[in-house]
Amino acid sequence: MASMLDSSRLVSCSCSGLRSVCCGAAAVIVGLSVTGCSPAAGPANTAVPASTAAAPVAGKGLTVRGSAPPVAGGFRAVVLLAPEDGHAVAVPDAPETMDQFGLSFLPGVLVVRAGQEVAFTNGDDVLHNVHVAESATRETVFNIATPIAGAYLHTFERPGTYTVACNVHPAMAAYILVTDASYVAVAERDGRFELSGVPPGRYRVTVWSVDAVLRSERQVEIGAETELRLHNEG
Ligand SMILES: [Cu+2]
Repeated sequence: MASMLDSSRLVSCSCSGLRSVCCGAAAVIVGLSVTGCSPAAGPANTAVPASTAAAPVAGKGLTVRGSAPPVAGGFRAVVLLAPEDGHAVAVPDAPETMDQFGLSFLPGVLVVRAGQEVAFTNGDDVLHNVHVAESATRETVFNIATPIAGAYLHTFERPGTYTVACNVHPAMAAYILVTDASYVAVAERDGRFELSGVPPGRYRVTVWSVDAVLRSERQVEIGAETELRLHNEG
């Protein structure tokens, strides 16, 4: 809390947080499905495509594809890949963006690296606020009126899950996952995901869903021509 003000600032700029996914030379299939889960209907408030927040070196590493649980309660799943050999990928300098548009947060699920900046913007013509709280402690991180022009910038230093709300419009809700994992992706609505630039090796894979039953964590070996199918079958 003490560093909250130090890591937040208001700026005037236009931001676009979407980034594209590039392809590597080889592909690894990782199946991360959970038995007993069913696609849940919900608002289409997670319009961001699967993306990597890491910035791998172009042309190096593998492309990891697979399937995570499908959207639950309107929120997409997140896949986090943390190398066990300790190699680190630099935190991107560019901020990710969470907009408020059409009385929804876009994207509805945002994943960022610890230490990465997030730009909160208001694409609507109506007044919104952004109220971010840490899920584990329910402690408010900040609660600000979203600027109509420009952006409110905040750097999330502590890994964890954060809830995002607008107190003006109680139906507006989103999640921000902050992680130390080097490779991250928000899955498609059907659970498909892709990570690029992943060096072969042993990793800890964490799957997050708003539905705690669908969360999982395990070790995987990623290598060329490797196909891993991981199922939570109890
Ligand atoms: Cu609002």
